[in-house]
Amino acid sequence: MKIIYSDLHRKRQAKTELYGGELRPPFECPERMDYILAEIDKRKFGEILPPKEFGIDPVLAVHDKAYIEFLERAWSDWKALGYAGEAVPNVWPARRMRSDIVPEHFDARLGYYALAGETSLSEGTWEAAVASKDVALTALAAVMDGERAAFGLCRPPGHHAAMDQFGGYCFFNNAAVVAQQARDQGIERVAILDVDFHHGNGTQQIFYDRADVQFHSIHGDPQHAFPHFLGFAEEKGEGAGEGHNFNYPLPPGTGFAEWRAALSSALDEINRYKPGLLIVSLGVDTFEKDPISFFKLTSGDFVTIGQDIAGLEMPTLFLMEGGYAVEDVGVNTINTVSGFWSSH
Ligand code: OKP
Ligand code: ZN
Repeated sequence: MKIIYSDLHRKRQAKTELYGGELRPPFECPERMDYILAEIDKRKFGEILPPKEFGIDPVLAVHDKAYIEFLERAWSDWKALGYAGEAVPNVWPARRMRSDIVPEHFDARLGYYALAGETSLSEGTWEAAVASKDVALTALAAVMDGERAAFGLCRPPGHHAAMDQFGGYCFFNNAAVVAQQARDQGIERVAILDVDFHHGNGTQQIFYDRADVQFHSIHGDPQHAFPHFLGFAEEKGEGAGEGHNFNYPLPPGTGFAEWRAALSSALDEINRYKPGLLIVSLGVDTFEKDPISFFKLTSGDFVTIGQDIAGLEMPTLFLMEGGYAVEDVGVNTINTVSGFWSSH
């Protein structure tokens, strides 16, 4: 399997995440990639290739231009204000306030373009986000050129990033960028299967009113899990997109049997939809030892997930999302894609 990777992810090396009332080192750290690369090397699995550069237009096809311009300038704007720490939002256009005016003050713009408060903007975040979407787009190009599957080792992840908001460690929605690019290159229907522990709120939002990109997310019940305010089963799409959004929220303590039943429902539905491309938002934070999640999957279960997905027999693009049990992220990730590859 072709695996696309860039060292530029290391530029996203934030020092702080707001967690439990403290600023701590982020769970989403560069070492995650080191463990994945080590596992690839150990098993001699796949072929690692560098990304090509695709420019910003594919990003602007799904994200708001002013949001992207904000992100590009955010670090230098922040530094100019002379603050000591990294840029952490602390004010929002909350319910019953106005969200139709983009404020001028940077602190207010930061909150305007943020959907949560844990993720700090830091030096190099923009460069890493740009490289991450190039990794995704290069992996797509491999599948468009006829590969059965490819794997984009995206970091930072993308599935929480909405049309005009960052958060949940995400800045550009890599899966959405790639889905739109595939549509623009003539693929009529694209399915996105999000198996990360967290609901893919950004991806859902971007395609919510569309029938040409179908979205499935299996995740911790938002009553109990981030992002908390989206991802309920009743969200089925709107307008032309009605019936094309599928959420499978699952309770704390969910084990593989229940999780796999949800996967089976999603795969049946995707089979009926007959997309020209399947994009898998691959998070391995469903693992039993994940420090911020509450499912009970074991390392061996990820092999089965890969095999089950391969059963669809569709051109498939895996994109890396979450997974924070750092020392196990490599095994769990490569178990998934090698499970797929050995049974395709
Ligand atoms: C990003 B991805 C848990 C706090 C969670 C943000 C989690 C972002 C996950 N108590 N904070 O979906 O893996
Ligand atoms: Zn996650």
